[in-house]
Amino acid sequence: MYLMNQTMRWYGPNDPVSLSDIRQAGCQGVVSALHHIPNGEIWTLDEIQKRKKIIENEGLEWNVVESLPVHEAIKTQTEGFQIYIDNYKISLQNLAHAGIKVITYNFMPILDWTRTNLSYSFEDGSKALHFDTAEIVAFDMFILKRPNAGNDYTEDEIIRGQNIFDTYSDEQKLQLQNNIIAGLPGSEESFTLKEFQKALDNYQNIDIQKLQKHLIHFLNAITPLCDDLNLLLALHPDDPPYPIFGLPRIVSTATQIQVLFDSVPNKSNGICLCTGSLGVRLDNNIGKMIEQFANRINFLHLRNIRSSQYNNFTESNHLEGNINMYDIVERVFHIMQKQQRSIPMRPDHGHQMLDDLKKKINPGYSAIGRLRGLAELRGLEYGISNNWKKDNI
Ligand code: CS2
Ligand code: MN
Repeated sequence: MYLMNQTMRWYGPNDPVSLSDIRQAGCQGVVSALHHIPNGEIWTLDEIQKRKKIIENEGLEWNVVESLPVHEAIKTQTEGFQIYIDNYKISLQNLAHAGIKVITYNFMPILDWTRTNLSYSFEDGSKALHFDTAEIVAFDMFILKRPNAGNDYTEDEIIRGQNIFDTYSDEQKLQLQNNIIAGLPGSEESFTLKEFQKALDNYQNIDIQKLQKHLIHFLNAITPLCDDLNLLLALHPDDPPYPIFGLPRIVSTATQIQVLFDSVPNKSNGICLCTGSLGVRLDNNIGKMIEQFANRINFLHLRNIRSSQYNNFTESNHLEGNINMYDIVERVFHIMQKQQRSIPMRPDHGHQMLDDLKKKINPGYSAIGRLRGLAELRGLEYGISNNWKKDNI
């Protein structure tokens, strides 16, 4: 019987959550990255092996990299992008040599995942991550003052954004700015207002079609090598799954993802199915996506969100929210039996709760909240697998 390979993300030796914590949560492995190496530089075999040893010394495995970041020059195809692709290939070679199997990356312009509030009070007293479109408008139009930003919003959104800007103190405005562009855990970049506007300017002539072409070019360059090395790629979807700040988004829907597989059918070309990212769009049918991309799911991020009015959303408990987690885990379970493989999974994020409320944590990456999420997912899979065993063994 094949079960999900249970993991948590570990940010390396500086992570306030230790490897021993992760092991006690019941994980078999960790998902890690060499965040100290600047984006675009080669991950040497030596550095990879050093990290691997630290993980294995604690009795855990390092099977999944998240993320091997894609340099902005590759996304915009500007100066030096060929060199960055060559460097990426060398890092892939080194990772394969060290025995790593799954490589997660994303192709979101400039910002990785985006939230406006990192300590939104949940009804039970825990803290969650939250996204409020009016706060995005307040930042975009009135703090950043992006030229022509007004064209991207409805009249109603602009009124709500203005209202937020008028009522927030200077401190709240700075906090909002930091939440959005100072870099969430795992994102390789952090921006001041000026730097952010400069980065946005690089996308002036890049629309959806062009960005898609750049991703396909990148995939054509790296997938033959990954096929040879038996590496599996896991492209993380856009979070949130629609354009923000006028930037193009190309990994938000089943149609967009299908284009990537039709264009680059190589066997290493795959996705990280993140239910919390894709599930923000109510027109995304995640169950259907799992069936459609069954052969291409190389990594799972299982978490839930609850959307409210105006496309706003909050990260909810794993078994409550837009996503029917029972349906998701059941489908994944059957796919794994059929294909005779285990798929690595992480609970992605968790609430800040219990003792962690007194601690400084990486937003979304507390020990206890993720432990709760993982325990719930594990229980769900345990039930589904035992039920299946009754009829099959
Ligand atoms: C985010 C991202 O999905 C998430 O949890 O934390 O950092 C994500 O891991 C990256 O976009 C993947 O490349
Ligand atoms: Mn995710």
